[in-house]
Amino acid sequence: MTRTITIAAGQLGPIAKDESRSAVVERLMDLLSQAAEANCELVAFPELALTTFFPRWFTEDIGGHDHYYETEMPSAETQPLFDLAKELGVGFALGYAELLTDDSGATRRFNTTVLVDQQGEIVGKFRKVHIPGHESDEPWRPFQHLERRYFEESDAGFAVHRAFGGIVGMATCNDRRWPETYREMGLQGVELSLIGYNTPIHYAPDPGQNALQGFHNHLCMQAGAYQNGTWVVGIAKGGTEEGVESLAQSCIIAPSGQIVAQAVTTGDELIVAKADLDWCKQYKETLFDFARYRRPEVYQRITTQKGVIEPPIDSPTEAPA
Ligand code: CDV
Repeated sequence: MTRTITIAAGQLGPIAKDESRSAVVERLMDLLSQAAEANCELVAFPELALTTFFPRWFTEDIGGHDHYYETEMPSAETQPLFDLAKELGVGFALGYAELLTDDSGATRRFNTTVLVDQQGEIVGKFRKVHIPGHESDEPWRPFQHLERRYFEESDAGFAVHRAFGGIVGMATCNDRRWPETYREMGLQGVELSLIGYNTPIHYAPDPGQNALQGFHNHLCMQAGAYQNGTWVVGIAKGGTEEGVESLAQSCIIAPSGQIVAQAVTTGDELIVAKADLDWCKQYKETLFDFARYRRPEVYQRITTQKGVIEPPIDSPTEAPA
C-alpha cells in the first residue's frame, strides 16, 4: 500500500493591522479550496496566520494587544475554515496567538499551531518552544521583535501525531533554526514536519545577515529534513507588512534534503508536492539509523548544559592515550 499524500504550503502575503479576522479567514479558505482542486489531503499555513505580526510593536501593558489572540479554536470567525476543511476533506495546520487562563487563574500567552484532520477535527497542538527577540522596549530598532514580551516559552516540547497516514510534527519559525527541534521529532519517527514562519529580512542585531535570510531559511530546514529522514514544509507569511519586508520562499523539502516545490511570489500562493512517506525510510534505515549509530552517551552536554562553557585558557585538553 502506498503512503503517498499530496501536501501543500499555503503561503500568505502581508496581513494589514486593520484587516479583519474574517477577511483573513476568507484568504485561508481560498487557499484551502485551491488545495482541494489540486487533490491535496493537507495544507499548512504560516505562523500567526490570523493577524498582522503584532510583536513588532511595543505596548507597556501587554494586555493592550490581547485582541490579536484567540481565546478559543475554532471561534465564530475561524469556524468557516474548519467547516470547509470537513466539506472538502482537506486538513490544515494553522498558526495563531493563543490566550488562555490556566487552572491557577493565571493568564498565559503562547505562539500556537493546531493540526486539523480531514474531518475538521483538531488532532494536534504545538506551542512554540524557542522564542526569539527581546522583552523590553528597544526603540533604536527600525521595528521591534517583542516575541519574548508577548509569548512565553512552551515546556511541552515537540510532540508528534499519527495523522494523514503518517507521523506528523510541528514547529514554529525560530524553532526551525535549532537542530534539536528536528532531532526531538526524529527520535519519535517523524515523517512530515510542518513549520510556519514570519522572518523579517532586516535582522537588527546583525544586519550583515540580511542578505543571507533566504539561504539560512533553506539551509536549516534542508539539513533538518535530511538528518532525520523527514519531509519538511516551510510556510511563510512574506511580503511587506506594515512597512516590514519579510521572507517568502515557502518550500516543500524531501527526506533527501532536496527542495521539491518552492513559492515564487511574496503573496498568497499555494505550492504542492506529492510526498511519499516511505521515502523517509531510505534515510531512517541507512545513514541515519538512529538505533544503530547514535551515541547519546557522548551527547550529555546537549541536555545538561544551556550556554557555552569554553575550556580554561591555561589548561589545554589532553589527547586520549
Ligand atoms: N518569528 C520568528 O521566530 N522570527 C525569527 C526572527 C526574529 C529571527 C526567525 O527565526 O525567523
